[in-house]
Amino acid sequence: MEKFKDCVRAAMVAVVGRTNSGKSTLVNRLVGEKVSIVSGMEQTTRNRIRGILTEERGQLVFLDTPGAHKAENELGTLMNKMSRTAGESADILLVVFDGASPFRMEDEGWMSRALFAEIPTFFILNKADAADYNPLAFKEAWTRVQEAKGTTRKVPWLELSAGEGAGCDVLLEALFDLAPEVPELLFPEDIVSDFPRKLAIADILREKLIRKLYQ
Ligand SMILES: Nc1nc2c(ncn2[C@@H]2O[C@H](COP(=O)(O)OP(=O)(O)OP(=O)(O)O)[C@@H](O)[C@H]2O)c(=O)[nH]1
Ligand SMILES: [Mg+2]
Repeated sequence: MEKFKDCVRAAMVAVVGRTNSGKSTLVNRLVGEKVSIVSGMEQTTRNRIRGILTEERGQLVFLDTPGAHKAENELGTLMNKMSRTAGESADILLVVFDGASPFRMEDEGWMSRALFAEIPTFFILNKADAADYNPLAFKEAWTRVQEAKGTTRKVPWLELSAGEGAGCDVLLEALFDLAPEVPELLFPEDIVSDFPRKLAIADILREKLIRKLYQ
């Protein structure tokens, strides 16, 4: 406990973006333990899971959200709402883009939405390791959105690979630098997720099943 005695840095970090962009993979990578399930199928994450990273630099609490998508049904509406409120209750916002898949209008929607975030925001271009990684379309779209909305707001872009880890150190450093100083940690230092254990186990089983059934 010695090292956490005085003032510490701690931040809630909301991770949003379209489904399959690699949000859960990123949270897992940053936290260093498997807290959130990952799969190649869309909309894998149905619950908002907190991954918690506690170290000498402080504590980061990640809100992993289900990928927002066109709300076709009630579940979809609820999931979209959760993604939005996660962004509202956080200190820092990460908008994750899938740099290995073609740019979609949905991505532009996330860029426009980020303009309204009143908290420090990063655009994460994920899957930099992939052969078809193409960041240009995303950066051009951001220029278009800025022009259309008449804003000069600067949002830093970070290109990384959540899957392989490249670039993730840079992101962590930026997050700890931005984390506000608080009198004490938000969560006890020895937990990695506040997601109830039973549900976490159900999720891991579901991930295994999805893999099997998919095959
Ligand atoms: N090549 C590559 N694949 C990645 C990377 N990050 C994630 N993926 C893959 O992308 C797919 C989706 O990853 P998830 O982390 O489940 O994506 P998500 O954004 O949490 O998806 P939802 O929960 O459905 O919103 C999986 O097949 C991952 O293995 C990366 O950095 N590189
Ligand atoms: Mg997910």
